[in-house]
Order: sequence, then C-alpha cells, then structure tokens
Amino acid sequence: MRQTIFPKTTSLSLTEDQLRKIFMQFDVDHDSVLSRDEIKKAFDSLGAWFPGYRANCGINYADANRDGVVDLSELDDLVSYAHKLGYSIK
Ligand SMILES: [Ca+2]
Ligand SMILES: [Ca+2]
Repeated sequence: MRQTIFPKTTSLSLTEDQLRKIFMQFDVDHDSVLSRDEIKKAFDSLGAWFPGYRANCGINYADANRDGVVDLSELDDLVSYAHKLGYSIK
C-alpha cells in the first residue's frame, strides 16, 4: 500500500492570488494603500490568532519604503508573507 503524500486535512490552502484579492477587499477607503488597520482586519478575516501582531509583522516584511503602509508595489510581499503562514479557506 502506497502512502499518500497529501496531508489529511480537507481544507484548501489559499493561493497567493486569492490572498491578494482578500487583502484588496479590505482596502475600505479605496486609496489602493493598505493601512495597518486594514491589514489587521484582513488577517482577522483569515482567522489569524493575533491579527494585530500579524499586521505589524506583515508591514515590517513588506513595507519597502518604510512609510508604515503597504501600497500596490509592496502588496506582493505582504501576500507572500501571508501565504507562508498557510491560511486556508474557512
Ligand atoms: Ca486603504
Ligand atoms: Ca510602504
């Protein structure tokens, strides 16, 4: 009997594409920039245990120009940070 390499969980991990869409949904003021508060709400919706902490870490990771917010050119890094955490569809 061959062992399966797939994990036993039935939940699907979110792709980077899906994560990007989720983050942009939380751009509530539609300025194409994600503030710490918007990112916190996005992590909250992803089911993060400490959304405030994740928001801080995500901004630290992605905020290349150090203005404290994540713009569209930095979004890919925020998405890859969230992707590494392995959030899945609830
Ligand atoms: Ca915004
Ligand atoms: Ca920035």
